[in-house]
Amino acid sequence: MQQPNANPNHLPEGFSYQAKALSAQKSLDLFYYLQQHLNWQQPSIKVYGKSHVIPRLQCFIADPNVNYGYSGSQLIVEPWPAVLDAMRKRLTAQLQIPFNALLVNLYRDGQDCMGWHSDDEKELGQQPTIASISLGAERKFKIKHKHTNEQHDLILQSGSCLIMNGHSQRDYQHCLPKQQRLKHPRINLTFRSIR
Ligand SMILES: O=C(O)CCC(=O)C(=O)O
Repeated sequence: MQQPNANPNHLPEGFSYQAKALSAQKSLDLFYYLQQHLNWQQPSIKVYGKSHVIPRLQCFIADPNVNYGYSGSQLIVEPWPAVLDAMRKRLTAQLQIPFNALLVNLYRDGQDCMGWHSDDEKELGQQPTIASISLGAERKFKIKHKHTNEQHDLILQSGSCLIMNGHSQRDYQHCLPKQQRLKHPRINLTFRSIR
């Protein structure tokens, strides 16, 4: 297996990282606002037929006509808070992608995590573009090629934007591993376009 690649400039095709998409102050203000005001849930998902609560909190925000379930969990749909609707509109204009849904994850500390997966649900289409904004604690993000196992590590900083597009979901998996010693929370916003 190849060594993880910590240099964000050497991310595989389909992944691009911008460290300072939002200012430090804006990221912090938005983090506290969302932590307090979103309707956080801890849904269960089915893994090999067994139900487990997910190891993080979530909130799914979308336009009224959007219907999205993943790993067998149908998420409650929340309306867009004004601040996130404004961010969605900016990203839509910038990337020319009609984002109509947003999955928000709250990792309460380093025990919370997300396992290896690809965002390849059929509702996202063939080559989905996902815009992923990080707020709060820095976390390690891992990318692994599905066939060669080649790995890349990236540190997601507060205020950063990671874009995943092209064949990133077809060819790679990604995850947010546990970081046992980390005591601080992080919020991640993934803007999606669902058919
Ligand atoms: O928290 C992160 O940066 C990862 C989120 C993620 O992989 C997802 O929502 O599919």
